[in-house]
Amino acid sequence: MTVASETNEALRRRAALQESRLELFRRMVEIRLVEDRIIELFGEGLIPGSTHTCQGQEAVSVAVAAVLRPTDTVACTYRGHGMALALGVTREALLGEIFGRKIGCMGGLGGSMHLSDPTVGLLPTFAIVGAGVPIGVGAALAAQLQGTEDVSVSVFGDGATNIGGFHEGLNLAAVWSLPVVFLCENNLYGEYSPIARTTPVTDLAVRAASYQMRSEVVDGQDVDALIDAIAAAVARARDGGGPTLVEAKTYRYAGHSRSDKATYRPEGELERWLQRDPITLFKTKLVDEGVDGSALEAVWEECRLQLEQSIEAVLASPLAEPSDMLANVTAGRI
Ligand SMILES: Cc1ncc(C[n+]2csc(CCOP(=O)(O)OP(=O)(O)O)c2C)c(N)n1
Ligand SMILES: [Mg+2]
Repeated sequence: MTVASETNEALRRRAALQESRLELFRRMVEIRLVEDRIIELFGEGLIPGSTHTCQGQEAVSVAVAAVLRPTDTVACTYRGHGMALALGVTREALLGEIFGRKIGCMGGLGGSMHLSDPTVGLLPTFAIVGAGVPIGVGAALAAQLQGTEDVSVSVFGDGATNIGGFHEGLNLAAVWSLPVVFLCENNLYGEYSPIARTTPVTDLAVRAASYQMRSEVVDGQDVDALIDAIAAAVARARDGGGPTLVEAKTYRYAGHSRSDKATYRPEGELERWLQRDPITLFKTKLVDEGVDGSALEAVWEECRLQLEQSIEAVLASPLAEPSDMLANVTAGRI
């Protein structure tokens, strides 16, 4: 499980991301490199189970982390590596978990789809599509009942908006005016199905209207637009103004999971999205703001080096053992 020093490091990483735009950029680069490397390492057989990467969607994760307090909570999906890193989870705690090592944030027992670090508000990530919606609503209800003024953010994909729990969750959140933000990462695909084949509406945000809920469609490749939209929704939730559905239009560059080559995508689609790469767009903006472009280029190499060091540290950590699974299990008599 996460040790105290890593916990402090997670909080430090979270604060750093909120303090400087350069750190925000660095974290996006870190997420991209970690995800690219995970695909390679999966191919080398180092990763047990499945894994789902988020290249192309980095802006959404860092925008959430830039806005929330560490006591706020985030419920997100199996595509959660980027969110974990953005919220502050260290590379060692993340990769250790994915590699099934004791150094992992769940002691290596959860794997890629089950990440958590309560110190930075990351609830255990969910492998069941849509499951994070009612859980996020529950976290918001807890905050409301306890009067903590914390906000819950539930992050899910476009496919999840066709799940019953999504509609039940939005309904209850609206009726009870709960402090929750529903954040849909609309990456245009649910597994191998393009959204048009499964869903009759293009803008998923319209679904909020059934629940008299505010909603917003936002460019999911533009960090600043995301921060503005999420910050407004979070502030409203914190002030007792109830829930919001935010839909981020984004795209996953890699396949759905593991070795999926995404051959079902129309020709040219990926290339069009690459032209609006969130990291490149943010870099252009920072340069316009006066940041030295070569310093931004150097970030890639710095992150690459740090990542290789982290992988080395993770591979030196022992694998979780089957007996570890019983460590936190208790039995009782009814
Ligand atoms: C309840 C449930 N049904 C089906 C699946 C299998 N499944 C895993 S991911 C996925 C696609 C979900 O797509 P989306 O919500 O758009 O998220 P994305 O993977 O694009 O991030 C499906 C159908 C599941 N895990 N849970
Ligand atoms: Mg999707």
